[in-house]
Amino acid sequence: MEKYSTIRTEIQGEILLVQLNRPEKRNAINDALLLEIETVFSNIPSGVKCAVIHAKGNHFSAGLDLSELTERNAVQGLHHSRMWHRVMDKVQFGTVPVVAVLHGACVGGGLELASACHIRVAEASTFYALPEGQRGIFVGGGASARLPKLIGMARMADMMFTGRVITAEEGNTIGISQYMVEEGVGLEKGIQLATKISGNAGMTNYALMHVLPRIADCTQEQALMMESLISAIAQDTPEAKDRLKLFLANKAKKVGEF
Ligand code: 1HE
Repeated sequence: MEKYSTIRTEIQGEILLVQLNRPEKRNAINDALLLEIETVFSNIPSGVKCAVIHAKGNHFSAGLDLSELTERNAVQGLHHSRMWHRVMDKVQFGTVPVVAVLHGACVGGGLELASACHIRVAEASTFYALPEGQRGIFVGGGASARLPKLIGMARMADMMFTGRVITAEEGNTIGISQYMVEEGVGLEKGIQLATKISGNAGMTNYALMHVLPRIADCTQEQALMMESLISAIAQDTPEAKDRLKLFLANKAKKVGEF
């Protein structure tokens, strides 16, 4: 099925693996790569229930391909940033949850891509930075909206003010990644998580992807109403009814056995 030049895709059962494949440029994200990500996430094959983004070479991604940041004027820069937003939204608000498997540099636009995913697994070599501050630019791929939700605004501002590098361990403590694993086993862990996620009721995954982040942006009053609406819809699905019947018949796994 390979029709891409900057990424590789592979389907394993219900899981779509998407590999960033510009190791010679440290997986710097040029427009071609960005648009290939958009194509992949706009055309998730039926039967796929979860995706895993990982990367070839020693780094997840060195961020925006700086060689393309030439003589853009403000209007062109605006359109370019909005193109990033469109693609990152496709990842975050597409049809399947996305697990990011990180290693080496996860910086600038690479961190923006990772932040648009739903769960992040970091190998021990991962490091995070937002070099935009030092390059004289500003994030444009959605980091200012997404990253503070993971680590808080003060930490993001510090990363940009100072160019500070965050280690894998620190990143796991402050909430960039949800899992930290030894070098070389990130993809295995990512696939294991994707397999679990694929086994969830479809409405639960939909609510986690599409409703939970909207609830987070609401006032408490609106949030609670949205929560009631989605919880009423979820409990009414046949999948939910079947799962509850299994539990009541003592045939379902207990907490801790999932
Ligand atoms: C690149 C890029 C890139 C590497 N754009 N070409 N991002 C940055 O400021 C990060 C810049 N990159 C680095 O700091 C380092 O490359 C790394 C720490 C990630 C990796 O170091 P290393 O020693 O393994 O690789 P290298 O020798 O620096 O780079 C290898 C090649 O990749 C080299 O090209 P070559 O043709 O000379 O071999 C580099 O020029 C190329 N390369 N990173 C273009 N980023 C939506 S707005 C988002 C804004 C941002 O993301 S700003 C952050 C940009």
